[in-house]
Amino acid sequence: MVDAAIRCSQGIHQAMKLYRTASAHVVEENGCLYALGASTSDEAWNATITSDMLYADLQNSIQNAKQVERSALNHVRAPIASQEVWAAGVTYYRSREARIKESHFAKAGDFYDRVYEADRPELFFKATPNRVVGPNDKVAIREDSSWSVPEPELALLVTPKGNITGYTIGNDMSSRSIEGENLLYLPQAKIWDRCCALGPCILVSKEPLSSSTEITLEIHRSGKQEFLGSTTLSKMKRTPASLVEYLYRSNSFPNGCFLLTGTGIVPPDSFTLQGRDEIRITISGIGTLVNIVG
Ligand code: DO4
Ligand code: MG
Repeated sequence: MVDAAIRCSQGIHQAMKLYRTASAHVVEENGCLYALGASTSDEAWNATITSDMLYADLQNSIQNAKQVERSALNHVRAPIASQEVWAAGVTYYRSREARIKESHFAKAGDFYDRVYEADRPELFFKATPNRVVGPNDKVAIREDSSWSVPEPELALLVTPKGNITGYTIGNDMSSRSIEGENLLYLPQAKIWDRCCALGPCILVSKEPLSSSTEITLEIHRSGKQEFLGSTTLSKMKRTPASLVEYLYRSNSFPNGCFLLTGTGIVPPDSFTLQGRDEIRITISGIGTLVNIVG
């Protein structure tokens, strides 16, 4: 417990961060942390994050909640319980360019250009909750992939009714060798055990994220920086709302879902992930998602 006299910075509250930890749901507002009384079960997490009134719910819950120390965030879990994870592809020019190059031998480049230009986006199933890891957990590369990369992406929290109520960081781990071999191998290039990371929190904000929001990817190998790249949401060809609109056509999500919005950062073609690489994805306003390849 924290002395109530140590209050947080004052100001207009426009956003909160919601963390799922091993022992509580924790809300951060203006630098202060509050542990909510809710159970830590999957059912309780589902009930919290499927609300269309998430911002107002959290504002109400913190009124009578206990203020807690930063150590309350020592065991943060992925912010997912029963949700499916979906992803959008080729939503940035950089991704279009990388896909055309990697699929050179499969002669599939034209398809990537067509999907980049088309009204209908590329949307694919990415992961069940058991394939998702949280902050500081190990992500995996496929044993039969010779060219593997992380894809740093803004992830949307979408309610069963299709409202975007929060944002988190997603890593769409991908096999470029399998993806490039044949378009029909996409599910194998995208889905395997520990193929996706989410976290560290859900940013619950009154306003949509600004287009100047920055996404940064850092990869460290043996203590040295192996890759650094960044982009901004302004470079995304589509809007989050339009991706959700297509995803929810004739498709229901009783527990809501997470939707990754595509990557705008692709390391050079000479780069492939190795065991023990550290992947750090930062999105301004949300935080940093750190995972080790293992
Ligand atoms: O078409 C392949 C998937 C591309 C993707 O995952 C992305 O652009 O982020
Ligand atoms: Mg992706």
